[in-house]
Order: sequence, then structure tokens, then C-alpha cells
Amino acid sequence: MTDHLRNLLDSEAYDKLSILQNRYVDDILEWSIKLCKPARVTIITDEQSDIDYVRERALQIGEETALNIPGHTVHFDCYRDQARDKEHTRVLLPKGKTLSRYINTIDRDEGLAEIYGLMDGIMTGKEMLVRFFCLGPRNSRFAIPALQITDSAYVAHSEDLLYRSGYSEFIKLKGRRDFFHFVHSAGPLDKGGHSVNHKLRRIYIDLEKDRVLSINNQYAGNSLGLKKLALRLAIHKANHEDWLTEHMFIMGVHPEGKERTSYFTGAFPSACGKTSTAMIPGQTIVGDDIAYLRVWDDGSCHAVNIESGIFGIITDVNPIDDPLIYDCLTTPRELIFSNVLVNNGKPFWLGMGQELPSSGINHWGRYQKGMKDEDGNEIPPAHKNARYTIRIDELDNVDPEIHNPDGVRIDGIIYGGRDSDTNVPICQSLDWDHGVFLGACLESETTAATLGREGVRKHSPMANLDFVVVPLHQYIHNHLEFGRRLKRKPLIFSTNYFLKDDAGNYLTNKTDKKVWLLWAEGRVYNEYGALETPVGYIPYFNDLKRMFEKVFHKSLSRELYEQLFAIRVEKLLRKLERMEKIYADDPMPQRFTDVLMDQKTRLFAARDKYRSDIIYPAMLIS
Ligand code: SPV
Ligand code: MN
Repeated sequence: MTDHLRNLLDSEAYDKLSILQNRYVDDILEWSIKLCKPARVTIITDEQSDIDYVRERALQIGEETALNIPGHTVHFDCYRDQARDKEHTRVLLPKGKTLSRYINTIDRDEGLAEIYGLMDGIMTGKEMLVRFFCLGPRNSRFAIPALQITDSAYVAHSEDLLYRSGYSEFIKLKGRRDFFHFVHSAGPLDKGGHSVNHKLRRIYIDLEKDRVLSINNQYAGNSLGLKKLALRLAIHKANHEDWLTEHMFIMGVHPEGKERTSYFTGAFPSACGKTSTAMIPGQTIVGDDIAYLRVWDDGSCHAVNIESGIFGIITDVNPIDDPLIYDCLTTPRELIFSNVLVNNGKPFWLGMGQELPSSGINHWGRYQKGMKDEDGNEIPPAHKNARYTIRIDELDNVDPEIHNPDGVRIDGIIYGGRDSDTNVPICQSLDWDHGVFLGACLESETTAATLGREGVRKHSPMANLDFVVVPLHQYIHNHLEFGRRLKRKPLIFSTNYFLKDDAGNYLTNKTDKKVWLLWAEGRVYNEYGALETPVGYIPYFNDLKRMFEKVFHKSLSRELYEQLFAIRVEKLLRKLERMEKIYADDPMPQRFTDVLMDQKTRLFAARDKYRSDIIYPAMLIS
């Protein structure tokens, strides 16, 4: 350690740092302190007393406030920082390199000059917290150590709930440089604890140095290094190696009356049912957001959750639709609510199943119903993208394998989007490559989880477009290749929970997804037959009817089945046209183009054969 760094630290910080014997960590810290100029530096190890310190600090400095139920706190992000900021999240691009047009980039030199300027003195008067984490279970082939430097106790506290601490993993590095690092500052805060300089929000991803610099923000999707910032670095790393980093949940599926557990992963764009699928009653959860997948020694696919907590959307969590989460949110445990409405120490959120009070404290500050913001828009009592942060271990439905260093064997992969008029509720791909194609064609109508208009149909391959930092064709190629190397390939499915009738009413209930999931699991064991359509295999009416009776004691009419599983040829062809356009300027692997053309040919042939733009299952059987 240099004398200079030694002089910047107190003796406790010095001792904790010197145990690591890692000059790369030292250099990063010295550089960060010199640039950000904090009033003091505190190093957090895996010791409980250090971890408690962070939690208490968040309360002391007002980034969090205690609520009535023991362990519950609330945090508010700046009113203008309520979702991921795609516009100001950019990959620093070295001269001469190019990426797909969908990836937001900035010239590396220019971006660094800008952000270094903004970071100069950004922590003046504040405390710099230095935390060590591990992405993935400790002692695992999957694990990536990660260093977080931040001036936000809320960020450091959230990460404590969401990730495994990893000071011990840094010791095991024995001085090596194999870790990601993140420097974050919320920037100056106002009296309510909100970032003041949100207009200067910047999130710059530096693939050259496996680091992300993120400033003037607080919303976890922007600020927490280990969440979506590390996801981007890991996609880059995996791409240069032989594994996959995905925006996926992992869950244990437990078919009723059977002893077995089958593990599934699922990728859904934000706010499309990813967490609630992983939390379906009767099943177990490994993770709800980010997974690393590897070809295992026996040729199967193994995956781990790189997180150990949930940063979930709270809107519409109520005792009927999400009983497990609702229970968890209303009983004592360590839990951070964000951007809800607080009245008399009680949190309220949209869609919770009860009336919200007309006043309280929310992300705006002191809230009174009917208030307007500077743009003249009515301030909502709670934000639609309000969230809760908890440890998964706290849940009764946590899967026992969550911390297994070998992960779990994956038997099924689900791709789902918010699609009101095209795809069927559940469909199995024809094979691996066709499954990759289904994932690559994922589209979703936008939600409140990102800034911008809602309800616009957006394309997001594998629900990962916001995070892909390598050329798209390469990303797709890796998925195809991954399958080639698997001896036991997971089956791939697409789901759509959001199909509507012509009058705009949802055709399925929120809870119906349990049946789609159990059908998919049964397919792994060939327990259900399937009807082949031009776009993949769909369930037979009789199987679904029996399942609805068994699971929900309700009957499924043949009429509804025909409506749900109609192959909407015209709409599907239009979707293919959109895909062809999207993928035209990023030349795709030949195999991908072939799969796309084959699907088109099958759709045209079916339309000719049945002389109809909509093909109902009954037509395929007769
Ligand atoms: C998502 O939007 O996909 C999330 C929440 O999981 S965020 O942290 O904003 O990424
Ligand atoms: Mn996510």
C-alpha cells in the first residue's frame, strides 16, 4: 500500500484493507478518494458489527426512516430518479470499436473526461463506504467478487440484503485482479435525502476496466453496482468465455403429487411477471432477477442466482394475487420499502387492495392528494415502480439449493413478454435453436420500470436488451453455441400472461400461470402430449382442463381454450417482419436466419392450407 493511501485512511480502515494484500483494490481506493474527496472512509468487512453499522448509518443520515413494524424502513429516491435511466447509461467505447445500434455508447475518452469532471469532490463532507461482495454463491466456479464504493448508506444497505458479502472472497483472490468494481455517488442531497443533481445523472460502463461509474442517482437499478451494472459487465465477460449471463429468475417447480423438483429459469422484461412467476404458490424460489448459466461437467445446464435478495415491484402486491409476498411485507423482518406512501409509520402502495390515505410522505416529500409537480402532472400517492428489498432467505418458499456452489440443474427455460394480441399463453419451442429464436424475438409493451412512455411495443432479446453490451449477433451466437455444447438441453418455452380480447379485457387470470408452468414441467418428463403448430407445441385442451380442475377447482371451457391458443397468423407474420427489420442491420448467425425463414414458411403454408388468418387448435386436430 502506498504511503499516500495510508495517510488517507484511519488505522481501522488501514488494517482491514491491508489484510487483503491486493494492490488493485488499493489503487482503486486511492484513486477514488483523491477524486471524490470524502470526509472519511469506512471499510466494511463481513463482520456483523460492520454490517450493522451500515444499516444504522442509513437511518442516522436520513436516507432511510424506520416504520412501525420492526425491521421495516422506507427510502425515497429523488422524484426524477424512479426507474432505470437508459438515456444516461452508456458503454464507454474505445476508438475504433463498434457495437450494435441498440447499445447506447459514448466515446471512452470523452465520457471519462466528462464523468471525472463531475466526480471531482462529489463526496465532499460525506462518508465513503467500501464494501466487498460476491456475485454468486461463495466458493463457487460461478462466483465473481465485486467491490462497491459508495457514499450512499442506502445503497450499501440494500446490497447487504441483496448480495452475499465477500470480504472473504477478496482475501482468497490473493492479490489477483479478478473482480468487478463500482464507484457510486448520490451526489449532494436535499433535506429529504434526495439527490439534487439528477440532471447530471451519469452511469458509464467501462468494459476495459471491469468497472462502472455511477453518479447523481439513487434508484437501485441505477445506483447499485451489483445489480444491473454488474449484469452488463458479466455479459461482457461471459461473452468472451463460454457461459451465459441472463436476466432470469430461477425456480424449483414442484408438480403436485410427485416427489421431484425441476428447476426452471425465466427471462421477462421488467414488470411482466418475472418475480410473481418465481413466487407461484407451491413452488420454491432460487432467484428472481439475474442468473449465470454454465455447461456442467455432465453436459447438463447449471445455473446460480448471483443475488441473495429481491428488489421487487410492490405495485399490485395484494393478499389475493401475491399472498406470499404480501405476508412477507406485513410481518417483522429486515425490509426496505422505496417510493411508497407513508402515513403514521405505515407504508401504502398502489394496488395493495385497500384505499390509500390522502396525505403522508412520499417520493415527492410532504404529499397531499391532488398536488401537482413542476410539469403540472398530478403527483401519484406512491410511484408505480415503488419497490421492496428483502433477503430471499426470509421467505418460507426459499429453495434449499439457493447457496449451492454448483447451482441447480436447469430443465426448462421460459421467455415471456407483455403482449396483448399475438402470442399464446404457453408454447414449447420446436428445438433449442427455435427456442433461442423465440427468446430473441421477445417483445413487450413498456411499463413504469424504465423512464419513458408506457404501453409501447419494444423488442428485447432474452429480456436482456437494456443490458447487452456486446454486438447482438454475437450474443445470439453464444446462445446457439451454448446449446450445441449441452448434452441434456433444457426445453425452451414462451409464455404470455397478458393476452386480451377485442374489448381489451385480459383473457387469463393472474394466477393461471401456475398451470402453464406445471404443463411445461410435465413436458420435461413427457407426461403431457402436445399439438404441433407452425410456432411450436401447445397444450391439448383435455390436459389443461384436467389441470385447471385439479389446481384451481375451476373449469376451462373449450371456447376459451380455442381463443387462448389460436395461432394468429397475420399478427405473427407482422411480428416476423418487425424482427427481420430489427436484425437486418446486425447480421445474424446463418442458423438464426434459417430458423426465422422456416417459421415464416410454416406460417404461410398454414394460412394457405386452412385459408384463415387465425388458426384454432380444433382446425389443427381435425
Ligand atoms: C428491472 O427493471 O429489470 C429490475 C429492477 O429488476 S432494476 O433494478 O431497476 O433493474
Ligand atoms: Mn430485472
